[in-house]
Amino acid sequence: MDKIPATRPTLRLRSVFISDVHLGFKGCRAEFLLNFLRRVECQQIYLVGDIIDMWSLTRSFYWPQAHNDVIRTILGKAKHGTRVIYVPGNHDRPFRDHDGLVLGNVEIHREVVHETADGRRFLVLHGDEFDAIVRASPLLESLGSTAYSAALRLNRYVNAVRRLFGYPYFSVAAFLKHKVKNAVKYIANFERALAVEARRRGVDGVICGHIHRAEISDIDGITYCNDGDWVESCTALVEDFQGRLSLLRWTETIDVLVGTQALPLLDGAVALETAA
Ligand SMILES: [Mn+2]
Repeated sequence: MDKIPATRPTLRLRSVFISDVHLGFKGCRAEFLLNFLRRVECQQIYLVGDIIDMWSLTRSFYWPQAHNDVIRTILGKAKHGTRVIYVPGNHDRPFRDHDGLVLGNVEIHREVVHETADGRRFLVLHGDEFDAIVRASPLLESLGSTAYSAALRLNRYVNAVRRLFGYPYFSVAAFLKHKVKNAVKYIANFERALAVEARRRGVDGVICGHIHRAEISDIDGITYCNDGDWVESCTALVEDFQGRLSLLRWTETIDVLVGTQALPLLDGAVALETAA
């Protein structure tokens, strides 16, 4: 299960932001996250929502050991001096009723402002608050390019069957492409809505999750950061001691890169993107 040797050096960072872990959901890549958490040493961890997938748990109870280990590892860090701030999302919404509560050294906040080492202020929230404004389904986001190429293959079979029954040609790919176009629009609207909110609050940027799409970008002078997810992309947003923000992708492929690079990290090979 754990393909990566434990002898690798520790990653020392100022802050780590993770979200959309979806513990209790079959799609959660808990082993990758565990591996990441065990390798990292930081002053503060922000859990930016959808850490526990309560929707999924109420549908069918699924809680393997690795999911338990994620919780234990985080609580262990909280106990040993890492500040852990939990900003609940829509899948773990009940925790939002406990704004300000400290639970096992974990601080729960509805939203919070993070100040980087270089003095920039970031609004940290999950992001589902903006669904109503954006008015589109985040589910469309899951239609990535692999889905698209699969659709192209599916297209052949669908049309063979349709022809057999005398139906005219129907382009599965075009249908999906339309959906993807909507998804692209959704993402752009989401990012803009968050940037607008950050400006309204007078902060330098925003750090969120929710749409499962890791990103660091500049939107009209506001730094938009999305820490991604641990269902598909296995990404974290991290801050080094100079206040630089980067995205890490923690999968086998990238870990090969990590292993061949001189540590400490945050050089170009590992940091997918770095904000100034
Ligand atoms: Mn969410």
